[in-house]
Amino acid sequence: MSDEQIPMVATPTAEHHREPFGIGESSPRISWKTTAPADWTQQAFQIEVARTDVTHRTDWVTSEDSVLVDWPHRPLTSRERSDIRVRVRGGDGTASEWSPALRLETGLLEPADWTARAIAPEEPNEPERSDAERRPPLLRKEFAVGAADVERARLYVTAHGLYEIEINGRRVGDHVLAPGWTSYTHRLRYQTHDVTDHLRAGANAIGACLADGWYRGRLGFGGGHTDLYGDRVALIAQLEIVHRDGTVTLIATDTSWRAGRGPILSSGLLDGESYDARHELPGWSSPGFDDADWSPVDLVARDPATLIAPTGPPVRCTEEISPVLVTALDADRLLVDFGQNLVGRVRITVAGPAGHTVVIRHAEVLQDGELCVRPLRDAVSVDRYVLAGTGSETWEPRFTIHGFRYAEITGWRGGDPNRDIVARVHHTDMTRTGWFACSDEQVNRLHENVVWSLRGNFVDIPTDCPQRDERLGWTGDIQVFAPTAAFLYDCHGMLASWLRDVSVEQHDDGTVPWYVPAIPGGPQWTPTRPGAGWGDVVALTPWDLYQASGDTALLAAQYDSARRWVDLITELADESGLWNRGYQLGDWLDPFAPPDDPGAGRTDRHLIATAYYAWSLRHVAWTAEVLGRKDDRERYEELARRVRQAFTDEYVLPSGLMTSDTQTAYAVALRFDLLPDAAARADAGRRLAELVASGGHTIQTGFIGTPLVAPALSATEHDDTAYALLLQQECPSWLYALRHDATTIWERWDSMLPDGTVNPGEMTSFNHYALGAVAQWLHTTVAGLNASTPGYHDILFRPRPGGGITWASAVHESPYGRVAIRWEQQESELTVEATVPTGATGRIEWPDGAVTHLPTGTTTTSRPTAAPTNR
Ligand code: RAM
Repeated sequence: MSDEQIPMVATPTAEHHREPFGIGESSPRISWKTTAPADWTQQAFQIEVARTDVTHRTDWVTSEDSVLVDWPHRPLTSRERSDIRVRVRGGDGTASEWSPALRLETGLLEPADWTARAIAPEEPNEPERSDAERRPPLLRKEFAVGAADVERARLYVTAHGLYEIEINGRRVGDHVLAPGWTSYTHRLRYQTHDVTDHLRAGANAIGACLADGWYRGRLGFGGGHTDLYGDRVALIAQLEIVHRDGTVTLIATDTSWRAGRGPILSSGLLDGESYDARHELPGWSSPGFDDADWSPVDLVARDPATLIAPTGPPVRCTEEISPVLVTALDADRLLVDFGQNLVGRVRITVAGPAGHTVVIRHAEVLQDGELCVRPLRDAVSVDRYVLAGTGSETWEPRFTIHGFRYAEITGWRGGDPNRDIVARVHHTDMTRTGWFACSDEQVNRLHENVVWSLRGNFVDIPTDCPQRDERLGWTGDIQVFAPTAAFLYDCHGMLASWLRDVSVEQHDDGTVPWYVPAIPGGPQWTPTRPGAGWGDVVALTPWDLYQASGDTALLAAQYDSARRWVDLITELADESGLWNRGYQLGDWLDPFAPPDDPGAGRTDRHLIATAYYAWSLRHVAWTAEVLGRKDDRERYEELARRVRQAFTDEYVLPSGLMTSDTQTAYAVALRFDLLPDAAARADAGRRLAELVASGGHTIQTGFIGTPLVAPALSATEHDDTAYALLLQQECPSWLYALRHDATTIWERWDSMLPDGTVNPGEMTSFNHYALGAVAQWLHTTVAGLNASTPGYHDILFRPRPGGGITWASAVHESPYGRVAIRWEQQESELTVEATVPTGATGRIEWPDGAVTHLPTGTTTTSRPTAAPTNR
């Protein structure tokens, strides 16, 4: 048998971990991908778990499963390492070799594993004023290690606030803004690092720098709030050194640590960072440093039961971008254009006299040749570096982050700006899983902008925008964007964590906060009122992630939260099932709403509310079905039927027109399957297409309608209209922004007005992913790549060429392996090249309805078509 005929299993994965180190699951589920000849199917698998004390191999398990397979042995304990390998056997008897091993290591699984206490610098005599600048403290401790006998060392660490930690003068890990933002009162993530190489025989030292971050720094709009979780920053660190003889030395935060002050003068997520290099303390995190004038630390409260291991990757620097244009604004000011609106910070290399200050300001756009910072509102976003005067000095702030394309640098003392000024892009370091391209360069740029808005807003939690004084985990934004996100990146671990926070912050009556973690937000948002489209995140987003991953455990974990939401709406609805009372945002940012009243869209807000209510009920019923909760399924299905009926009775006129004769109304009715029969759906599709055409194919929808319009047109055989909408360039449209050189998706269709001035609205972001949800239509309809069952176990290729686009392609790294399609439209023939991974099934549904079933592997096939329509 030749090599290509023998199946091969790649390194397995555990749960949704990119790096399964310090994980919190004691029985992690295992997944693997196999490459094998076409038509090969797995008939059985074996899993080997090599543990410290024993190697356990399962017998051959007869099963086709390869995704999230149950842990095959007794649960792991804290700090346990194991190597996981898999092999598979086909129906024809051919077996693979063992896969390469996945090295797993658990973190601290039990509260009792924590010896470390939370320590904070001793309270000053004068309490630090919460509105004053607070200088980020340093904490340190020295310890001894016996002669060269370290087997391994692990650091388990977290903080109230943000931390960076060093051992013997060397930074530990490359996580940024750790421990990230969770609902700190209930859940605080800790990180695990392998620090074996940091230690040396003899004297050692460990040192941490803390900053306010989300814990006590200024957050939120309208001036913001400080001390949201507490008024003292604190460190929890536990260094466990395992010696060759098996004994363990434990260095944990306790009252023997010392606290001092370093060179960071102040740092805030919104405000930026100020650093005075003259205050650097060389050797502060190495042994032998004199900390006699440092102060003691206090113990502060933190229940170790609230310390949890991460389920997603950390925030990291993922890319560096050099300026594309640097101009001198005047004698002392440079204007730097990085050519891309991004999220991160600027690193500079300068040389100059001690005490000289370099100031970096940030903005997404320019107006009249200067930074336009008005859209940042109260986010100051200014970094300051005071030189030590020691020669070449390189600096990047550590505990802040900005959304910007442009930087203005005052007092520049560097060399070549193209070398000495670098933008460093930061976000949650998820694996990229989805790609799209087509023959139209503008559409490609639009797609690229969606990817950039995703990157900029997946900074530990999914945010609305990354630049102004907001940056909150708005539920509605991710609710509409989650399917797109889950195609483009493996965001399961990150969003699973965030959804946990949503459920812990959900109110007792079922109300879902507008944004999570919830912070005070002024009278419009606090106290929270149940809002359609926003609160529905709890029912819809777990389901969307399940479609991408096939993970039913997430559905189980979030089920109660979803159910509590629809139960609440059932109480708020009238007897017929209409949710027709109370405050609603409606089709937020409908372009017809006045700039200062974005909720004043043209579609009846209660029509939208009832539509979402019905749609969430359906999702809860489907979820109950997957979870085997038959009674619930029947109950919610029955309720959903009633609400759909009430919806049609109230909002669909006998003529087939809707009471709100708007694109959003027809789009929700179609996409949420609210219409009684095929004839009603065809009528609605026709009217929707008419409205889009009579609007000149410009956008007439906001947050709710926009993600649904193109899919609703496609579902009713109006692809041509959907393409015309996609390819429109006049304002408002998706491509309009490209005229203004947009490199991310904007919050408003006209964040930049046609005359080139910035929209006067008080809420004008240039980096908001919600309206970029159209990218999922590019993936599923333009390219035609769809999961027809959860986890892409069955793949539907359903390309719908149009708009003069001559070819398109999409690739998705699915749980089974790479799924891909590329189609090309010739004169009278459509050629499709499609890839189905081993373990999955796939078929092409051609534009004329014909179906071609595909083997696994890559297949190229053609079919005659009508001549292409021109753009
Ligand atoms: C804005 C946010 C967000 C939206 C809410 C309703 O402040 O930017 O995008 O969800 O309003």
